[in-house]
Amino acid sequence: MTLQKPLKRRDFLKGTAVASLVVGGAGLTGCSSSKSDDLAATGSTEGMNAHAVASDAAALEEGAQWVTAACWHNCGGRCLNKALVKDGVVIRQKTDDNHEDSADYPQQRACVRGRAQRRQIYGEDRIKYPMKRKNWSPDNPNKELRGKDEWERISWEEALGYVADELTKAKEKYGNSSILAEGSEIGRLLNVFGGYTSRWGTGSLGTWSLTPHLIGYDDGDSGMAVNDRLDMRNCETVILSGVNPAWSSAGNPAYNYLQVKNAGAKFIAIDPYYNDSYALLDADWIPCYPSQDIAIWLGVAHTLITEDSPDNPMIDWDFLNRCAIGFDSDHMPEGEDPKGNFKDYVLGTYDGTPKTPEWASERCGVSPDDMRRIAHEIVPSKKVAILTAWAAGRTHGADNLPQMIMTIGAMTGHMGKSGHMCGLCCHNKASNHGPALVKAGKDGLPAIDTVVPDCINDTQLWTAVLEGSYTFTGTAPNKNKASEAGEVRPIDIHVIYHAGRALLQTRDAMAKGIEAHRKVDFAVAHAQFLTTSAKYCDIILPLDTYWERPGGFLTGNREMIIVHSQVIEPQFECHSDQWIACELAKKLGLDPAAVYPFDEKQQFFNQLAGAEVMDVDGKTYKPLVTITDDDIATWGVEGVPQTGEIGLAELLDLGCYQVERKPGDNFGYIAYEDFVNDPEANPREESPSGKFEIFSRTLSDTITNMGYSAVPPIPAYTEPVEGLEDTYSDFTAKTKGDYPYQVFNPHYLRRSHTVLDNNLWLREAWPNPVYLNAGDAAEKGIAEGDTVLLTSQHGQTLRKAALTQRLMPGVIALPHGSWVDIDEETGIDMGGADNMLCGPVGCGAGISGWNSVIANMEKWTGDELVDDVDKDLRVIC
Ligand SMILES: Nc1nc2c(c(=O)[nH]1)N[C@H]1C(S)=C(S)[C@@H](COP(=O)(O)OP(=O)(O)OC[C@H]3O[C@@H](n4cnc5c(=O)[nH]c(N)nc54)[C@H](O)[C@@H]3O)O[C@H]1N2
Ligand SMILES: Nc1nc2c(c(=O)[nH]1)N[C@H]1C(S)=C(S)[C@@H](COP(=O)(O)OP(=O)(O)OC[C@H]3O[C@@H](n4cnc5c(=O)[nH]c(N)nc54)[C@H](O)[C@@H]3O)O[C@H]1N2
Ligand SMILES: [Mo]
Repeated sequence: MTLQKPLKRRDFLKGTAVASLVVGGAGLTGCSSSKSDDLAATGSTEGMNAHAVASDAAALEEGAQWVTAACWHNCGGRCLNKALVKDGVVIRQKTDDNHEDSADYPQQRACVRGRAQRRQIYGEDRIKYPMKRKNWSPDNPNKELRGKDEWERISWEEALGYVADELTKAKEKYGNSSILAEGSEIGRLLNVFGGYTSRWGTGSLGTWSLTPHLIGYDDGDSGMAVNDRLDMRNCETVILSGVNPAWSSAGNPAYNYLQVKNAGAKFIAIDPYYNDSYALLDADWIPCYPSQDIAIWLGVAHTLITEDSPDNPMIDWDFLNRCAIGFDSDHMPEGEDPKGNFKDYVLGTYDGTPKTPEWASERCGVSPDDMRRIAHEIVPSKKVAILTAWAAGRTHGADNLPQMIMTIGAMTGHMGKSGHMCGLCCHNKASNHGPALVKAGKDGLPAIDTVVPDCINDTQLWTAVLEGSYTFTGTAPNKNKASEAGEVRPIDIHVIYHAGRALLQTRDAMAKGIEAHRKVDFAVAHAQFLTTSAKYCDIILPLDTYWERPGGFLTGNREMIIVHSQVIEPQFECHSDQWIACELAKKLGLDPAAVYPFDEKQQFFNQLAGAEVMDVDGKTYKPLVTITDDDIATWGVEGVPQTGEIGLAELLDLGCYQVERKPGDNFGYIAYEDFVNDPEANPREESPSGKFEIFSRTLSDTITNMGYSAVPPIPAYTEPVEGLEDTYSDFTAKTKGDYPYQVFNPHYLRRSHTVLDNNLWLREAWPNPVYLNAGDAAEKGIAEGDTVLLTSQHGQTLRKAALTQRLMPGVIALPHGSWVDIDEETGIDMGGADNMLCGPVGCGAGISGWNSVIANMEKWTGDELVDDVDKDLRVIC
């Protein structure tokens, strides 16, 4: 069933220029909006458009429909995908052709991943039926066989019975806290059942998850704080530090940056890797080591301070005086030792160590001249954007990094004005910030209280299961943007319930994670494929996809929302998380209505009814969708008619509502503008002083008290655990140690994290090698395509080498999210799983420091690794 009326064939836009935006091998992820992708039929893209358009027309004549299909993965992109459905089967996909493409009003074009989803939804490796591990039984679980056992099909009745019995057994014997679960839908059920132990982590944001909120740097949205994309075109210089939209923000962001370049800006990149975004923007590359960014900016700050003079203003003193505290001894918070200020730390007045570019260079790899050059590029008289993404915050020792970036912005006055910005630019808000111009309504579901307070930090998730204790810092600390003082608490986990995320793959210390899965009494997963989390379970419940559900919204790009509809019927015996939660409720003797008082269709309708769009005044919101009595009757839902900007059928037909932008419109955004214009009248809400806190006692106390590691009140350099220094056995003598290389994890084009890793089209397009500096490889006798063994203190993994001059020497780039494939004989992973190398290291605010890992590499002497595209998929039914 689809919720849409039959679509009339849309007039295709003629003559759309398919801009080829490839520069030096770099490309945009949102590629051509050619009418549709008939890869399966043609096997190649040659002559595809003419063929596809003709066959689309024929299919539409025969009653086929274009339906907006969800691309719901967490990839940082939000793009329009449409599926051509004929006789209940998707025969092709296409992307946005709703309107002409232009730089100001761009189409929402899908990337290769979005376009390959048909291959995914119809994949032969879908979990089709409830499955049970062959040697598992309630009385004899054969735990050690998890991950290696065979599977057998069972009925839903049996499967739900097993799950209900095991949950009940754990609750009765050990209490509800013995159930460790992930997933919002199953969370609702388990809270009605008496609770469960949850997890929290710093995830994507790393140190950007807590620090900005404590120092007055949060602009109300994840600490992100830059101007909108049209204003960015006013910048003369754009500094990009660890920013790669061409890979990690599909859709418009890389294109938006290209407009900034076209408007005349110069780009400078500070990064261990000369990535495709920098190539696209022809950026000057300043190579650095990962996890050492604070050192870079200290070297820059030293230059700004020492070279500043009335004749040569390098510092915006007016900005600092009005908007910040803690910069120098005259502006310290009351009651604090004036000697603790930032400027004297940089100058080394009291610790005897000036943080000169030479001092910094040893710790970050950037040449002293380059640090001086950066300082001169960002002087207050220029129009500058200083942009960083989350990657550098996903490291140990970086809790002060957001404060450091804010300090540099405050010193140079690049905040609160047109053409000036300093902050975070990442994920689906990369290159464009400001309040949403169009937004979805709420689903209307009542909240259900969390019953069990236990909540484990990701860095301790698996050691908590194995060792029976963890550091409690509050329930969902980073969601509350506050944290309690750490307290070591006992925990006794007996059941693991996976119903959201891919925890075994994506959290720190995967080797321990596998051990933890082999320790508990019972493990269950909802899964579309034999994901790694599912593979190490006992029961798998087959999950449908968003293509098989009533519909929903995709948001994140402030200028548009995507409204997706049901594309096909649920495949095989698959059901949704909500259906499973309700059926399991019945088995547990609970009322499903207490978990879900109304169904997914009503939830979708509520979101549509509550959707809002900003008025042309740029201030007020008004209803988006016109809904009639007829609509309500057709849908069979509860609701009241309303008048909005677009009719329900038309919105579902377009699948996207995009607000058209023009230079000079009322939708522009200047981050921190009110505060910078008048700090007294508009204090920063979250900092005690109401200002940007370059000295923050709150920051230091809050994070230090969590009990992982101490964080200073100013952005001082803290040696990261598993950072650059740890690659040496003797840092002063520069003698390398057992793990002489630093590893970081670029978010990779084949996948959205772990999702789509099993898609053969994408495996072919993106082989997932390990990127090595060509000079480093030569020293180790490693040639292009050789199999390489990477060894850290926490695990081992194999990959084929891709040699490049685009990587800082001493640094290894292992793409994030590849599915683990353990050789049970050796314990070595043959899948290139990044978290095999990451350990259970808790630092600062419980940071998952994935980009601060150290390792050794050597040429593998065993069998050559099979290319991923030639490997068997995990098919079990
Ligand atoms: N080493 C290392 N680790 C990292 C990172 C890194 O850079 N390096 N990056 C981190 C970052 S930034 C992030 S955001 C995390 C991402 O971590 P996760 O969120 O755990 O990663 P995904 O692969 O997106 O997991 C989504 C899972 O949900 C499943 N799924 C899809 N649809 C549904 C559904 O409707 N219901 C249910 N129940 N499941 C569904 C998918 O099959 C998949 O298994 O990884 C983090 N881990
Ligand atoms: N294709 C694809 N896109 C994705 C995802 C995906 O899995 N696949 N995941 C999405 C998610 S949830 C997230 S959080 C984002 C992540 O997005 P980002 O955090 O932007 O992505 P990364 O690829 O981890 O890193 C971006 C750049 O930072 C550099 N870098 C790494 N460590 C450091 C450092 O310490 N200092 C500096 N200066 N640079 C550093 C890398 O070399 C890279 O060029 O990506 C999103 N987009
Ligand atoms: Mo993320």
